[in-house]
Amino acid sequence: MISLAVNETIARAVEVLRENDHGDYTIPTKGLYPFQWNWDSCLTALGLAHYDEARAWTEIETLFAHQWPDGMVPHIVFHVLNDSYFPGPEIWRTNRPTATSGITQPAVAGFAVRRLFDRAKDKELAAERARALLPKIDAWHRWFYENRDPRGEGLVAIIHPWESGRDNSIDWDDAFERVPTEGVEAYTRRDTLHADPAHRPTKAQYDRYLWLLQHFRALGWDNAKLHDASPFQIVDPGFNAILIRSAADLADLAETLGEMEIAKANRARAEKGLLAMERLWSDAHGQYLCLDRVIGKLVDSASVGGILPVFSAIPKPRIAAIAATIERIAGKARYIVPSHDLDDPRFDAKRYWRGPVWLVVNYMIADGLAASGHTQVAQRITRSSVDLIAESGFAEYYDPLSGEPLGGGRFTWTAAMVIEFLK
Ligand code: 9WN
Repeated sequence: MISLAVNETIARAVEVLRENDHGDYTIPTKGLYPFQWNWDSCLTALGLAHYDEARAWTEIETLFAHQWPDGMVPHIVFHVLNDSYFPGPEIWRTNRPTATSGITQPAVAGFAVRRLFDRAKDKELAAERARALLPKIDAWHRWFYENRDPRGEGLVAIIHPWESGRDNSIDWDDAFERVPTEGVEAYTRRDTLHADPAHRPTKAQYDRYLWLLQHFRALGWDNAKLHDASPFQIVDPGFNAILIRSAADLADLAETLGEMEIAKANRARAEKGLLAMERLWSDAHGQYLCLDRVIGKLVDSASVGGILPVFSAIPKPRIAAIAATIERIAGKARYIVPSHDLDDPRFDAKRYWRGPVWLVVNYMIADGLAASGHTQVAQRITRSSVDLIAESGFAEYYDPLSGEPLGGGRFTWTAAMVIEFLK
């Protein structure tokens, strides 16, 4: 009986992936997000691989075909014209052969490619495809440390909340106070046509997203200038942990494939990053915190960004402390892991990254906890994720108190993660 239900859920997840498949890339969901997104695609490839390995490699290759000459991999590739999303290519104006956005997203490709390779049934195909991607992913990692860590501290900063993938997190509230809104061109949002405005970022936040975009555009999208010119420079522990994990995974994969230079460079990035992460630890919160690089201070905000570092090889006592923090949160939330601590008065169960549960984040946290022996907490996260799907379908995110599905529906990476959890 149980396996029947599992098989049925997997079949429904595959349906979602197929529905959103555009041949050589997958969109996150129809209407709300009609283009290719960076970290969505890399995580989606893991789900695709369960039924079509070649197609899974193509997903990541398509993304990297739009890598910038300086090494950056943009957060959106606008493969087609579609006005159901704002801001579209006419706002970004990055002047690329195929239009793209001008900022990046969490660097999960190194992790994804290694996982695809390790699990591949067709090793010959995997070696060929991985070998071609290695130097591209390496160039992206190099780009991060050159452009987003100009003082060589070992940790990179995001310069726009959209880069974190956690767009309206409470983590950015204080820094957003110093992002002006004067001169923001008139605009019409489209997201609120597809999703409940009460579950999306506010207008005040969109004004600042747009101000930053216009500011970077005025600087010609020159990455050598953007970091220092941004009033928003945040060192996000989750973002860095994903990059560190990807660098370590890329190093392992490069060693297997005999690419020793790439292996060495990425090993060094991962090691330096792990040491530097210590600066972000907070005993009081039992997790890591963001660092506001402009003022040089930790941000008092306990978000899931500070729990995500279990995805990288942080010290064992830190993992144990985070596992305990998750257990404490699990005592208050029906579904874990909420994107923000319920004890914080700013927690909002339904508003996007200010409280709701996201399955991609759960997947990375559970992966890290399982690998370090915290199997019970990992299983609890997996159970929550599977329960959410059973009760509420393949939503973009979920209310951690009620399980209500929120945001876009029939969501690609949610479906991909379900296949990962159940297979
Ligand atoms: C901006 C596609 C993306 C995810 C992000 C998520 C959301 C976009 C938006 O959707 O962001 O990039 O317009 O809201 O926050 O993590 O990659 O699914």
